[in-house]
Amino acid sequence: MNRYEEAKRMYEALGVDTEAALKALSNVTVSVHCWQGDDVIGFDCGESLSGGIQTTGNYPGRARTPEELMADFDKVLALTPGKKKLNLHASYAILNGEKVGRDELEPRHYEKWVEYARARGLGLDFNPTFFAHPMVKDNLTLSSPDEEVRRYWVRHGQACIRISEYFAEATGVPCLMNIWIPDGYKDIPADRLAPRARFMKSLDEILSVPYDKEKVIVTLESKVFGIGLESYTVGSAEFCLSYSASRGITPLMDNGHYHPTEMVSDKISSLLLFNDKLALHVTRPVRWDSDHVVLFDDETREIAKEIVRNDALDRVLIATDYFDASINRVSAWVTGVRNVHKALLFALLQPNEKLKALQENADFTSLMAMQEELKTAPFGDIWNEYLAREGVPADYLAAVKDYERDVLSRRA
Ligand code: RNT
Ligand code: ZN
Repeated sequence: MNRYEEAKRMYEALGVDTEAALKALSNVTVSVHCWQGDDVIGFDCGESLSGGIQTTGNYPGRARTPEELMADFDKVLALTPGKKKLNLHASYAILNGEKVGRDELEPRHYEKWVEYARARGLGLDFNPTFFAHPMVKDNLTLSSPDEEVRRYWVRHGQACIRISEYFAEATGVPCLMNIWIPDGYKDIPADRLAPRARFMKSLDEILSVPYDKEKVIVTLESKVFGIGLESYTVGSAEFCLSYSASRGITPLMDNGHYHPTEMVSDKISSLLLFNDKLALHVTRPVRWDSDHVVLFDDETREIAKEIVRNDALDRVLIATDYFDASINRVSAWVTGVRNVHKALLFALLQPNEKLKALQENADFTSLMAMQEELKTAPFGDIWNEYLAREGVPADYLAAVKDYERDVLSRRA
């Protein structure tokens, strides 16, 4: 008997159907962020990263052009299992030397990405880029007291809705458009209300552009603080949840955007009770919103368990969001995306009904013992079987090293 067959029997004894788990996993879509490949720099204006987020490290091989980023993303596609979407930021517009403001972006500036996605059967997601740009004034965009600045960024958001709709139409797959602004203050503000009131008004203006809600799913991402924006962020959790609920858009939670002992895994159930859909940025915060590569760690597994055992694989829209420039970027990308799938598989291999019953019967002794035993069940054999069925090599490191030698290391 091969390892999979044996592992399958062991899981059967625990009441888990591995075939059902593998099937469910192969239907999950993960939206893979484009910005791991080039340290969140993009192609439209060449400004260095700002907005309270930071990529650290200078490992050789950063993608400097759309062609390089596309080639690297192809590697990621080849080395990761499952259904995927490509998640683009507006700053990845391909302008061919044309000077175009972010408020003037049009679908045609993304034609090459649409071609790329269509050729690979990928859906596209999108993000207006409210950072790393000269029109960010005093760390403010949509909440700026300067009407010229605020209006500029409103036009940008509106342009992005039109581009998102184009993505949905061109690929035949709905496009999630996520709004995140870095706006905030380093030190104690004198007025917390006015910037939030302006943000609210700006969002209303962006959403006043007519769009097909079946095609474009607008999400709003909150944040607790950023580097240089430690004391106050305009788009706080309360603001974003309340705004989303009142306007019928979808909340997005990034698990790096809360206080360090606050867990997104504990928030998912509440949002599922009040929202039709919920979006996630899966990342790994290390002491701050550091956006380390996603690992197969406790919190990633716990997030996955909350999605799976609440039967919400079709209601939770999962995207990755991390950027590490201190190691091979393609490896970083692949490791993180694989770990999202891995965590989901782990969650699918839990005897969830049995565990829930133990809780309902207040048998916490058995619950703890069983949850601990499950951690060392033959999970790796099922994972390897999944990779084999998906046609993805188990050893991605060798492939990544070859690519580094042949391609990345030549980018001087
Ligand atoms: C920043 C947010 C945001 C960005 C991307 C690049 O803290 O997490 O989602 O990481 O838009
Ligand atoms: Zn995020």
